[in-house]
Amino acid sequence: MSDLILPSDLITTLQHARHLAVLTGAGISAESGIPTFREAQTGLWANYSPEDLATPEAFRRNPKLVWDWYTWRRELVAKAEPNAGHRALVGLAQLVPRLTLITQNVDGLHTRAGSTDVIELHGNLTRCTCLAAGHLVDAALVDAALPGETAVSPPLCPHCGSPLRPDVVWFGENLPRAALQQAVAASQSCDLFLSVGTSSLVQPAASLPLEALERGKTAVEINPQPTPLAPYMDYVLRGSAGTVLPALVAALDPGG
Ligand code: BV8
Repeated sequence: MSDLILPSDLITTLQHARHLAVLTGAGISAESGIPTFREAQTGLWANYSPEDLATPEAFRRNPKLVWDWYTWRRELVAKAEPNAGHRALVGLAQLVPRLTLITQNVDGLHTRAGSTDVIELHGNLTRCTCLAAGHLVDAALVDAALPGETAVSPPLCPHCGSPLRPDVVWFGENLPRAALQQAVAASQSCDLFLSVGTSSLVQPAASLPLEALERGKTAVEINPQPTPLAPYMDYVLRGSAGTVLPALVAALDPGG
């Protein structure tokens, strides 16, 4: 944290902000041990790209492979804990009049950290839904019920018997309309937009910071690496979420 300099005018903007919009990506969960989306294809899954696994076509082509990938990711998430970055956003929400938290992540770690009303643009892998009727099923119940190798994969909906799928948005699928509308509205009405731990490559989430910038709002990128949006940002804080976000909270609430 010693080499992190927070611009004083950014802190002033944060102190006067009435509405803070925050967009997070896989990077904020990296410090919880969850591989980022681009890294999720390591080890067991090294031979597959996200497009091989996170699409309706992949699920139609090989439902067991895709289902098992999500089971592997759910196991990682179940073992993970929210980190200082997630917790800092809970703290920030208590220090500003209004904070809208928008996440691309499907790991549920913001909610487990204590954030409320999280806008989950891409769904949540701890939930499943069925192909025939869209029944929602808690994945933990499904995983617990499967008697080992003999289980059907993907398992069948306990309500209607049709195959289950992860309740996430795959490439080529539309985002939940209400979630996207809420996210766009917050990006347009905020005073300050923080983009945290995202490569800013996946649409339409990657365009949310532009909704703020096009309306003259202040936008900040928090990421150890540059992204395509960095040149357009008012501030770029080159650091990890687990370091930068607690520093912003400390600057806002020195006595805290
Ligand atoms: C849509 C859920 C309308 C699943 C995800 C061709 C056909 C169809 C669509 C398209 C097409 N071409 C383009 C598109 C649009 C497509 C898209 O954007 N593709 C990209 C690849 C170009 N988008 C869609 O399909 C979306 N739907 O457009 O519907 C439509 C419909 C039909 C036809 C056309 C259009 C749906 C997109 C949602 C996909 N689902 N997730 C799952 O997770 O399994 S997206 C997936 O990527 C994750 O949600 C992930 O969060 C998200 C974005 O990635 P990031 O979060 O940014 O993660 P990434 O690994 O990339 O980067 C991590 C960053 O963290 C890095 O910058 C790193 O430096 C940083 N970092 C690392 N450590 C830290 C850190 N930062 C801070 N602190 C640290 N410690």
